[in-house]
Amino acid sequence: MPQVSQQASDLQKQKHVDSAGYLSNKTIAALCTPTGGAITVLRLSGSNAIKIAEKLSSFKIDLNAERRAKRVWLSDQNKKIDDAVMVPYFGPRSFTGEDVVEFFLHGSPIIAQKVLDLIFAEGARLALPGEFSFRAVKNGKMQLSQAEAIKELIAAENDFALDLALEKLSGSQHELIDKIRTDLMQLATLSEVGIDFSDQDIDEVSLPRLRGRLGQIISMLENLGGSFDRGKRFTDGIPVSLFGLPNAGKSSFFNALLGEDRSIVSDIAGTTRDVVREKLNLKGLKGYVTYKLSDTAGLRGLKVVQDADKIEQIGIQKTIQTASSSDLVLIVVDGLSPNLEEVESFLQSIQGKKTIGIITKKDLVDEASQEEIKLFLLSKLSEVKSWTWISSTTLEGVSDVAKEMAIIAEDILIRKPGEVVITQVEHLQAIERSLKCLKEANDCADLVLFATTVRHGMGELGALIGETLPDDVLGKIFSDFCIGK
Ligand SMILES: Nc1nc2c(ncn2[C@@H]2O[C@H](COP(=O)(O)OP(=O)(O)OP(=O)(O)O)[C@@H](O)[C@H]2O)c(=O)[nH]1
Ligand SMILES: [Mg+2]
Repeated sequence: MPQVSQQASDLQKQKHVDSAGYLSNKTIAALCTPTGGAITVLRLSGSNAIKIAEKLSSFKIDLNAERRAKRVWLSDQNKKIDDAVMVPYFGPRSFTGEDVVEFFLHGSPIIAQKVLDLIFAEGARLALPGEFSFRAVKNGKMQLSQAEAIKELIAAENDFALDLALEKLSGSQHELIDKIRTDLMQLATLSEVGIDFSDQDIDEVSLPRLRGRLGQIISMLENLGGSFDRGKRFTDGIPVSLFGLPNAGKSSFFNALLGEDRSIVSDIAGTTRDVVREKLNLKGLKGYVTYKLSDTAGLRGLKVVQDADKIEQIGIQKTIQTASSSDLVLIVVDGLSPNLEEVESFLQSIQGKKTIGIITKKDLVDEASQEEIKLFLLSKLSEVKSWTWISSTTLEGVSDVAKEMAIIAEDILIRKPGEVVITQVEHLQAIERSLKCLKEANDCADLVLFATTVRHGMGELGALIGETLPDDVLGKIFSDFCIGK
């Protein structure tokens, strides 16, 4: 529930929810925005919403009042609580499809607390995370995929995740999923026709022909499942790691990029032991990009590693693992002593990775030597295509590296027109379960078994195609939404 401030969530946690969870039809209420700003939005939904709002505002809500902002005094019996704005919606013409009232309160936490207390005293309960959206889906106001898109829209941290969520909301990301569903339904129907007419020799519904169709669906699903790793780059960021010898200036550069003193810096070789990870949003050429940046332990020559203490050895192993699972490796070389032999011995562990070469301590090296060192590095390390001098002290060159990072990251994130990317682990799991069934179906020698296994495989895709989902499964999907959504 990261979108609701701690203050607002603490405030709301004080009220218990009933044991029926998402399945209870009680009137629900929750804050949609954090308290502490100028305005707090409180939403109330359910069959008693209008009655409760009338009691709080002493205002009769009739059809003329629908969807109109009304300035009202909210009071507890005769004691005034807030001068607020109230907007009533009659179901089904509301977000949830039920009667809904939204209150715009002054942003004080005590006002929100008092209004919530009054609403709970009238029999409503605190909404579960995502429960307004849950009801909207249940009441046919939106598709499950659209509700999930809204969740992703709220969580989007960069332009690429935002564009993807907007495409999902508009439905264009759903076309491939719709096609898979339609193809599977046709396949299941055809195989059932095949059973009915098994005494006749109809090629269209013969097992080999049906298997051919199934093979195409399997490969579409495999492609869709394969997009998850890419999807994580949109939501979690592009993994980038620093890579270089001890004292090269990795942690100093890490801090310079972040603009904060995150990693410990010292002139003692081997200062960083563990991997230090931090998310970073940088403006690129096409918008904001999120990176998952890792500062790592400096690599020492193999001989020294053997002699180094155990913790440092583990640190070095972690550096290699982290770099090899990154999309981009920043190779950091100490501008004061560009020691290449030792760097070279580690380069094979990141073969084929995209790299950017960084030469540090620009402020300590004269210009003529800078040029010489750059040419030397270019000639020695052909794997690294560009070298940029930076100073973490004066910050010179740091934004140039940020630009190079953006070019590589945006190249990874750019989608072909119509390319569908899944971002939710539940969707990946549904695809994997479905694929398991469909591959079993492919091995079935019997048409009856084939048909039932295909139907089973289709059922497993429920979380993705949003059909025939039992309420408890739906509830689970919505439980990681934020409260008030
Ligand atoms: N003047 C100057 N000093 C720097 C610069 N970058 C790093 N240093 C210094 O170089 C030393 C090592 O810097 P670190 O950032 O700790 O190096 P590291 O690569 O993280 O080292 P390990 O964690 O041991 O692998 C520190 O004394 C830093 O202050 C720079 O751009 N200019
Ligand atoms: Mg360090």
